[in-house]
Amino acid sequence: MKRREFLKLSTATCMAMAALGTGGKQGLGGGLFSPTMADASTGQLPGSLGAKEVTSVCEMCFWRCPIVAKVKNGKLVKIEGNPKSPVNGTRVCARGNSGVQLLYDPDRVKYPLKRVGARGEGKWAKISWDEALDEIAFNMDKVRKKYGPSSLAYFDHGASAEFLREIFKALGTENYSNEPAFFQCVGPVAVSYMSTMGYIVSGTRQYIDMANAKAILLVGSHIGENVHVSHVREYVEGLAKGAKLVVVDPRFSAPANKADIYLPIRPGTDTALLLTWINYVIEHNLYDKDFVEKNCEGFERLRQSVKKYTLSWAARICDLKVDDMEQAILLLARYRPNLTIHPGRHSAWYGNGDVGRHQALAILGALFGTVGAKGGIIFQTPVVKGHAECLKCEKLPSEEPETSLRDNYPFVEPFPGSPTAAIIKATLTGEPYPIKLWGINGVNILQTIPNPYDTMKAIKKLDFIFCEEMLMGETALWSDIVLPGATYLERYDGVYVYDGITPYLTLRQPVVEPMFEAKPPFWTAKQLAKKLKLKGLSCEKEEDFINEELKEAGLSIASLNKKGGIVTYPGKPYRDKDSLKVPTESGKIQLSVSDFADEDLPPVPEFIPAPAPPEGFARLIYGRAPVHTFSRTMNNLWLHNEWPENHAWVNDEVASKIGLKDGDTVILENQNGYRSLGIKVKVTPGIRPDAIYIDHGFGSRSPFLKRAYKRGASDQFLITHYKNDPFMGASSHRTDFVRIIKDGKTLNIPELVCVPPEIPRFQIEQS
Ligand SMILES: Nc1nc2c(c(=O)[nH]1)N[C@H]1C(S)=C(S)[C@@H](COP(=O)(O)OP(=O)(O)OC[C@H]3O[C@@H](n4cnc5c(=O)[nH]c(N)nc54)[C@H](O)[C@@H]3O)O[C@H]1N2
Ligand SMILES: Nc1nc2c(c(=O)[nH]1)N[C@H]1C(S)=C(S)[C@@H](COP(=O)(O)OP(=O)(O)OC[C@H]3O[C@@H](n4cnc5c(=O)[nH]c(N)nc54)[C@H](O)[C@@H]3O)O[C@H]1N2
Ligand code: SF4
Ligand SMILES: [Mo]
Repeated sequence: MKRREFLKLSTATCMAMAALGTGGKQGLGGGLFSPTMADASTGQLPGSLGAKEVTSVCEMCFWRCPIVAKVKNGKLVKIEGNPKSPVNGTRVCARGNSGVQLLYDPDRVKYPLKRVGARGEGKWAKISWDEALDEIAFNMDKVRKKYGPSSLAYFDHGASAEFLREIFKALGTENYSNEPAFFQCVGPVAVSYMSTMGYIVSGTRQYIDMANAKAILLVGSHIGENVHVSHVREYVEGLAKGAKLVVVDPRFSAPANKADIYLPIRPGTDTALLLTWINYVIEHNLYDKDFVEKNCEGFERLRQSVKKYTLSWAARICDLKVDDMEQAILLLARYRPNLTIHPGRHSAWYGNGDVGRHQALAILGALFGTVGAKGGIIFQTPVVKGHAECLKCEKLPSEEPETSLRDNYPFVEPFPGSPTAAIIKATLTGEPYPIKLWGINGVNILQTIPNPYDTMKAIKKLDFIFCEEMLMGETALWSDIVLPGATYLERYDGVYVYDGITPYLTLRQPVVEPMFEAKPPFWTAKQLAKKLKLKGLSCEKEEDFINEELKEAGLSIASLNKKGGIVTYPGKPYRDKDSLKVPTESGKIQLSVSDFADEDLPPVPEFIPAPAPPEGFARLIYGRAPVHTFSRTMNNLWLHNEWPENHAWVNDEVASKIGLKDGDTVILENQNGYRSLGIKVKVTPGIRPDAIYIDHGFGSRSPFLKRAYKRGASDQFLITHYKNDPFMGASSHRTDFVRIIKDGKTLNIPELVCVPPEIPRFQIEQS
């Protein structure tokens, strides 16, 4: 599709790629997805059939769009965006729409289950809730008494996990937290922006103003495949209004397709490009001198340390043309300060140098004066929300362990929890202390945390492992006890506030009763607290703490519902002229971070090359399938029908040299000999010859997910070598390499681009 046509289409539906224009503006998006518009059971169109409407919040992903659920005769028939929502209006994406099929997924966990075979074997007995909770409480207490509180670990992600986290915290462990969302996701970008600007520009929310940008830079960030409804809408609005687009990606991604300048960079060399641009901007006086003098600290240090990064050097390192790099930075500079230098989101890429890469993005944004500018980085406008005392759980007197798993990572503070890699290692080795029990909620530990083989070995060493799950995926498969969790459509979670351009407050509430024996996580946590004799979690029911949270905003559940489920507030996203104060200690933007230097880490980013593929291998890279969320939606009927499996993108020249054809089924083998399930090849010039790309989340290893089982290949099951970020302990995901096996024959990847001497080659360890 041509850029102009795309923009016309996208502004008509206000969504990119696979997202849907539900309600009001169907037509273009509707055709492609028409089955999803119908009643799940009868195939009839709902809407005019007198369905009851309940407002709530989507959790098919963590963007949490406000929604309206249409319920007829107790059955959910359709999900749309909440028309009152300032961010998505009536729109949801394909995944949001398909929440209906999560609720009615035949492979849901229906009853509490107890393992009867070996761990991971998948043999179960149905037990009662009381038995299941007794067993969990008994084991938590026993392990805690025998090995100490830190021997309990909790892997959690998302709203369902929050109540049970209070129990783990009360038992005295610090080995919990938003494990995948921080240590496999935003850790590096969060630390870099926190240190440079004083707040997390890119976390659950992304405080950037693409709708008003005159130019946008995307490094990695593949918006349109990475689908968060309002994020995509703002990006599309910016482009429709004429914003220029520069995209840096080794693969011809969805945004590369719309770019004015596309830079197909050598993977792992982005920091070289960014530091070269920073040097260029300083040397050619393209930066906002006045802004920098008034609002930034550390400029001279920065200037000195980037002097060595020249365009001709970067051309060799990044495998890009000098002219293209120069044109790109000139284009961006022309539009300062109304520029989105996108901070990125998933940033746990290479382990060493991930913080530096995002720090360089933050610095570039500051040099161009984009902080608080229209089209740039925006400020948060806090929304009043109360804290419910009755949700707290009193901590039992606990002895702290001598060593903390957080100790090696000086910038994990102020973020909670311990690095996943450290938890798994401690479980495997008993060092620095034993970890003997895992609880899991909202994380698919085998598909989303590197080296699943180590994770499985670690699980085998545990005294006890339990999970609360909706689906019989890998996590359930490996647990001793599986609790059937209510989905986001069957429970309250709490009050959600959004503090971006138009702030709002909204609420998740059940749209139907829990199915089977599923229970809301609040109820489960409360029962466990009772069984463990913990003091706290005193609210009787969800409505109590929600009303307490709403009180400070002058609201109640009833009054909020009367207002259509959402209240909006005026935002203050932009800076006042000449009075910028960011929430760093000095109130100024840190172009050089002295706190980093205090810990012997570089205060100004340095280029640390990611080792190049060993001979015969290409780098494994991955990203989002637009209609799926991580590994959680592959079994969803509607989404499965749209995108049942992933493909391995292989460069066309490479393919012709090794005799591969589009559509061939192959196996990918990584540098340690681990092999994927069968995957079809997509032969394309849209990927560099030194990389192979697959969508994340496929290749389920759980036979209990009947649609997803063995469909496509799992990126995670090929990620066995990773590095931990020295700042906060995130695990890298792009430090593995693959070659191809076809019909039992190993096909080595020919080296079509040369590797400069500055980039070391990955050494395969002999195991
Ligand atoms: N549909 C959908 N959308 C989602 C999600 C989902 O599950 N499904 N998840 C959401 C979440 S939590 C996150 S964190 C985001 C993640 O989405 P992003 O933050 O956009 O992820 P990235 O890793 O930046 O982007 C992946 C892109 O990076 C490219 N890439 C690989 N290696 C390199 C490299 O060395 N340099 C450069 N410049 N590019 C490289 C890949 O080719 C791919 O196009 O997506 C969000 N949106
Ligand atoms: N190889 C590789 N690894 C990655 C990524 C990647 O792109 N490639 N992306 C990384 C990123 S950016 C992120 S944010 C993380 C995401 O990591 P995860 O959050 O682990 O992602 P999911 O695969 O969605 O796994 C969530 C699990 O929780 C369950 N679940 C979902 N909602 C609920 C609920 O309401 N209640 C209960 N009880 N269970 C629920 C799902 O069934 C699923 O098993 O993955 C990271 N890991
Ligand atoms: S982006 Fe899609 S899946 Fe994510 S919250 Fe919004 S509607 Fe739901
Ligand atoms: Mo993420």
